[in-house]
Amino acid sequence: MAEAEKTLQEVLGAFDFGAPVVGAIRYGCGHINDTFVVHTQPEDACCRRFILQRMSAAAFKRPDELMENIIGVTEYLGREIEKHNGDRDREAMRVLRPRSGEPFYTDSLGGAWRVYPFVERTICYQSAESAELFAASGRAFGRFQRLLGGYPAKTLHETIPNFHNTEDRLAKFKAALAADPLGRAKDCQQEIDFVLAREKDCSVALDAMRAGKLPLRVTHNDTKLNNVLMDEETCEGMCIIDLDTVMPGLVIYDFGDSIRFGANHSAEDERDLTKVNLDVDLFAAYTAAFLEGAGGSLTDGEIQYLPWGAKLMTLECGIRFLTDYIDGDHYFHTSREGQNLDRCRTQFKLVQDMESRWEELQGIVDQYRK
Ligand code: ADP
Ligand code: GN1
Ligand code: MG
Repeated sequence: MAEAEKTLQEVLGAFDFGAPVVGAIRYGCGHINDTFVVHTQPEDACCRRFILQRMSAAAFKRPDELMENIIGVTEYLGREIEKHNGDRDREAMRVLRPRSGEPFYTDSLGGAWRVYPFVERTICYQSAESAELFAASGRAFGRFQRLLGGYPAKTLHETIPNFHNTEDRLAKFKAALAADPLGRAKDCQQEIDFVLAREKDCSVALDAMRAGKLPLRVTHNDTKLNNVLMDEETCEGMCIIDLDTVMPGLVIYDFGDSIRFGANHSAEDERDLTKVNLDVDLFAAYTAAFLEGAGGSLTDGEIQYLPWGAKLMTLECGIRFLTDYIDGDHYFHTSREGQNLDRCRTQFKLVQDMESRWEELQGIVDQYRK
């Protein structure tokens, strides 16, 4: 048996799925964790599925702290959802602990694994097929933000230190560039210059936070469209997933990361940049829905800075893809050569679009200012 298969069998044996496992296969389009879907066959019911994940060791140095956050957040959300008469099992994830009772299982090679019941009758979209769908994701992320409004932020561990600290991302980019371990910098001079021309932008959100204009809240920090499961019947956001980066952050990060990924009609790694265009109507639809979901909880300063959230999350993500490309592709999963550079290029094209349509974006959010 190959080593990977042996490990998978070891891990499957560490959990009690309540019925025999009939198969486990790779699943989903995440860039970070190794995700599998596990099929089980109860005797007198139809197949029950689970999500099994090996947490990325490159991204998460402390799986124990990470799982403490996730258990805390999912249990808190569960209680809030029950208070609002929601469907606890479909609107918030649950953690299925291994037989040992620990929050996760460590395999004999040191990999850290966790299991969630699969949230059924939902669809995970990779692109916004309509403004209604994108708006539904916005309402769900806004609501998530509101539901976690009372969460004791101080108890959360910083699972990835300085995750959305754009100044720090810029510093790490410069360090990678100085080291240039594979001699790749010569292939991306245009992109390097693009970043260096926007050094000052990297401080805009942090400066506003330091000046007291943007409060720290509990935020998701990775609000891609494929991190919300949509109800297959109503097409409303059912369950927010990928809670690895729930940490104190700025609300404009959550807004901005959704716009970065969803307010256009191309894949994140599209090579034909003529296809990569910011869709301002999608931006407007998401803005209205996110603010509706957040239920009036955003301050005037936060609303004012929403376009900056969009631009900064897009610029920062492009910087991160470029850094990983220069470093040798150790962080984001890749399936072909140059994929991280292609991803960086789509992000920078979107940043350019945002810059050239800045007044329009600001006009849209200004309608909601108090
Ligand atoms: P990554 O951090 O690598 O993006 P995710 O936690 O987002 O990992 O999971 C990857 C994919 O697995 C998701 O995009 C989604 O399709 C699927 N997924 C994750 N958790 C669940 C769940 N509880 N129920 C159904 N699908 C899930
Ligand atoms: C990663 O985990 P996933 O695939 O949902 C990354 C995000 C990036 C995104 C780019 C923990 O998100 O920060 O914005 O890729 N997550 C982590 O697609 O680094
Ligand atoms: Mg994900």
